[in-house]
Amino acid sequence: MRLSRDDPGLPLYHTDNTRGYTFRRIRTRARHWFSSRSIGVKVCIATTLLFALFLLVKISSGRRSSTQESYISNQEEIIINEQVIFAKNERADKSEKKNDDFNEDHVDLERLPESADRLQNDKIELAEHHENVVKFTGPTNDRQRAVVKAFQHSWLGYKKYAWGHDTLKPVSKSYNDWFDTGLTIVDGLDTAIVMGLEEEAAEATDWIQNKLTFEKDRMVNFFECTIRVLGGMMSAFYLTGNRMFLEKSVDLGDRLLSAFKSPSPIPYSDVNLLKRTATNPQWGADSSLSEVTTVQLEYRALSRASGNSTYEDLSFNVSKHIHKIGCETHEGLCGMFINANTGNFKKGSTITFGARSDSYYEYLFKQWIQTGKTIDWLKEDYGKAMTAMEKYLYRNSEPKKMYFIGELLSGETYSPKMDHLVCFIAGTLSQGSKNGFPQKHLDMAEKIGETCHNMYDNPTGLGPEIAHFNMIPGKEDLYVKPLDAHCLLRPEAIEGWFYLYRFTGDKKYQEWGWAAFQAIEKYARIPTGGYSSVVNVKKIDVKYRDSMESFLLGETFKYLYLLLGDDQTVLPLDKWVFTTEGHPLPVYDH
Ligand code: DMJ
Repeated sequence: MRLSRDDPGLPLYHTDNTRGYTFRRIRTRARHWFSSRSIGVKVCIATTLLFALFLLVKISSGRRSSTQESYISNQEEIIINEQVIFAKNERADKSEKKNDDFNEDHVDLERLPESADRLQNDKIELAEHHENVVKFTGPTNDRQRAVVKAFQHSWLGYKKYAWGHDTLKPVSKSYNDWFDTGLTIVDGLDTAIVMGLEEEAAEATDWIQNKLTFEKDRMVNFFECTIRVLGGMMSAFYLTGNRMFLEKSVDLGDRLLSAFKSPSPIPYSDVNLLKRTATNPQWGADSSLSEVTTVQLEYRALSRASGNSTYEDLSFNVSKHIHKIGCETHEGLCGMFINANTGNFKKGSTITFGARSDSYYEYLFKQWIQTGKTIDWLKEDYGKAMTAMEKYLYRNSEPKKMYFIGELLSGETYSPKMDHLVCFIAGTLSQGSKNGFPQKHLDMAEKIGETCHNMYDNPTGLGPEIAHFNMIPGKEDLYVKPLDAHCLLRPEAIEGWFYLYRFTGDKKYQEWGWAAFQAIEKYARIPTGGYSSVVNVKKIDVKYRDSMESFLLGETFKYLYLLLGDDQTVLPLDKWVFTTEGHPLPVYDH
């Protein structure tokens, strides 16, 4: 468009003669008036004009950009649609109100209910769930007793060399701090409770009550901190009824909510717990799909227990947003990166059930379970994604026909590579098949569970981080590249076998779990205390990575203990839902 004085379309430069004359007259008079003033008056006028300009800039910079404005109205639209489609009565009004708060780009901590209200609420929740809780009486057989001993050995090492720090470095007898929130204590506590370890549980409870503070001036990963710390404490709250855990969870939850200070419903990836600020990850502009979609179980539990729906509303907005924009190019399979500023998926990012995407699918299903199977679109999106997974990613190797889930690099090129992380899907698929999804899901679960077992077929008996599969006849089915051969003692294969055992009763899953446990004992145990990740699962002259991940206590030992139990009714899966970090939370009826 031409911007000129003659352009008849632009009112500012209107060529109407009368107006042009008036404007010229005003301008001439103003010039005359200004030139006849003294220097002092001129300086005074100039200063006033400058000050006015400064104020103008200040005011406009305090406003949101127009892109932000449009996101906020999109978000309002989502909420309104959701209300029409899903929500009922007054819960919908509440959700709209919370969203208004989010639109103000801050979380109003003043709105937290008084603790008296919270206590009342707790009683309701606990009364409901305690009816279903089995008392944790400890191990009932030798295998379970061995796992409890292993847990105690890891606790002992951590206590001696790393107490209060995040993780133990068992070889160098020192520690590592990632979030500086005593990660191993909070992640491992509910396992101690489930194992009936009263002394360890009391030590952890005491530390959390008296030492744990979130006044930490450091960036923490929003997702990791939620699943390990918030999830651990919420689980401890529900398992014990100790409201101190809820109070701490509310404190942490409020701080972590800063992640939602983004212009879209998608949260930022990193949060400063003290300053309550949030940013993109250091390494890039996008948040990971799995990270933004794997906080909802924890936040929903926090909302339901505290009586403050903000946590649930903001975190569920993420799921709703992704449901709304959809992942249609691959029929429900989503790319691994999504941007917190634009709310859009990164074009051409990899599709995988491994790192950066895995638990998106897990939480579609588990949120449906957690909310008493009342939110149909969660079930539908999950079912659709599993159908697409079978179509695009589920393949078998040659010659032995091991079934695995590969990846679509850049959303296009098939890669027969599967992370150990993917083994979790054996658990989700088998649980799905017992909750209305087809028998085929159980078949896939069993086949993937078996492939995960094959991944452990190494000289150490430990599983590698990543496996590659051969799809051409004549070679080995499965191979591990040297850089992928490390083992962090992750839980996913054992987790898958735990669910498979619960749903099929086939004892081979217990045998596979027991074999994996023995490998951990033989090759990862450090005599002075703790267990270490190893460098290469193919080498029996084992080299250590000198780190004991908190999920070894939070998940791996817990799933082993539960898998090897005689009583498979402990923590029944229709009453409890295990978070992605293996922390049991109650199932609600809505
Ligand atoms: C855990 O922190 C969680 O299971 C997460 O979802 C991904 N993987 C690690 C353990 O492997």
